[in-house]
Amino acid sequence: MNIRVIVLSLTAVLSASCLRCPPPVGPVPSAAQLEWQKMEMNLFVHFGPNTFSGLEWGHGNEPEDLFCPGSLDCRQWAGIAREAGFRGIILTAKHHDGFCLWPNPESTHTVRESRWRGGKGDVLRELSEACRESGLKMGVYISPWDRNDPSYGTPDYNGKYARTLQSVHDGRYGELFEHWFDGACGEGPTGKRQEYDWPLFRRSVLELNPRAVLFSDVGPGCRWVGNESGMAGETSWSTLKADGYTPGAGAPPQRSLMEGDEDGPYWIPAEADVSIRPGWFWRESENGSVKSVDQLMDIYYGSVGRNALLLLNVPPDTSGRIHPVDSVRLIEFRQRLDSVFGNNLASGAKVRTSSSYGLRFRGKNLLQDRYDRFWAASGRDTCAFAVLELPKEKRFNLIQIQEYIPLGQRVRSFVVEVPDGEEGWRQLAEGTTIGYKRILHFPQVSTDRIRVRITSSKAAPVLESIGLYLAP
Ligand code: FUL
Repeated sequence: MNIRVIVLSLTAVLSASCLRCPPPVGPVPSAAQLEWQKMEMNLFVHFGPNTFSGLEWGHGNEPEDLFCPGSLDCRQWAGIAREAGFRGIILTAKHHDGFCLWPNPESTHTVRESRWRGGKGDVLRELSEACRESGLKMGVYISPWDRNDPSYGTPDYNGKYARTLQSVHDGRYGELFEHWFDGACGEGPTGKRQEYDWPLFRRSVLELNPRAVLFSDVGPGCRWVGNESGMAGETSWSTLKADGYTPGAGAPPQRSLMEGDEDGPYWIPAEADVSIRPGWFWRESENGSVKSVDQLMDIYYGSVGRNALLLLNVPPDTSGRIHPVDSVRLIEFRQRLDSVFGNNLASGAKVRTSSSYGLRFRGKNLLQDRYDRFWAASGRDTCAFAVLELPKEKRFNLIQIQEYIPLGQRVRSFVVEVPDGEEGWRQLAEGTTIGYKRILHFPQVSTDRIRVRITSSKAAPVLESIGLYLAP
């Protein structure tokens, strides 16, 4: 090896392991969780026999032939998702009615038993191809509650469900980025409830697909946000006290689900799920009640803007395509997001900070696009601040701040200030946690200087970016 190769490999190792970084604080995300968080918005797709019956929870005795989309088009779903800026799609491969959208060898209630495509259809296959072509990731929802399976309510069912999980996570549909474990546990066809073997279920997915982010009320990959309106708490920790709790009836208190736990020992960030329509499944009668762009923006601010990932349900209609009302709304939503976030008014600013952890982590990094370039305050500076001196006076009403979460979530509270008189500052807005992303609104202001001051933090803050925007 010549000297150049040695130097290059040493530099690569040093930058990859961030040896000279400030030390991490508390739990930190795994590589898969970090990648997941950066996806920001995913599409949820509720599709199955309920699409045709109009029910929200099918009874499980619906004839397989009920499922018969006239012109299923997963490429249309993926195309719309990509255009609207979503990074992944999670499909209800099996809802509580037990019907499987793939030919699950463990079940006799699947697309294979239906007349759709002569029993040769496989929605998971079509969606995985469409996602691959569009550069999207795919995830699955497979309900443990099964109102069709005769073994539901007996120990046999747990093994069957585990094998069901394996039949989709063995790589045949590509790498599935997320598995959605619904905690619902109702009665099966014999009137019995199931005692779920959660450790077995988790193992069955992770043994085959170790990078899968497992969603449930207690993670371990990500957690339910505690409501179905797409809203995280204003305080939103990605850490959770999960010990002693289970998904479903034994879930952590709603407040912990919404806000996380400041001293939680596990990194289990929030995922905020919500439907673009009143119901989770498509119904003709709800074509007039698709959420407005304003409502979607509120949801975006309440989820992505509060350190959560947004999982927005957009259910296809009986043809197997996303209805035009919904697709047009998604594109309008994208246009609105672009009109707000397309122009960062902080760019070109000079950044002055109370301290920095060496030259490599200076304030200037706050305005760089790369996530791994960040500003770290020095050692004990837990009340650090950053002043942005804008090239000229700008008008804005929104600030977006990000922490560099690979080093842990640190900030407990902060204020945003503008100059007041010669030396003073006036408070414009205040917030508690930041996390991966925090967006705060305030009345429009015109100024050439702004200060973000951390008022409490677990350790010296490590901020990734600060952006200023004008929302119409
Ligand atoms: C819930 C289910 O009961 C609903 O039908 C829906 O799938 C929602 C996302 O999760 O637990």
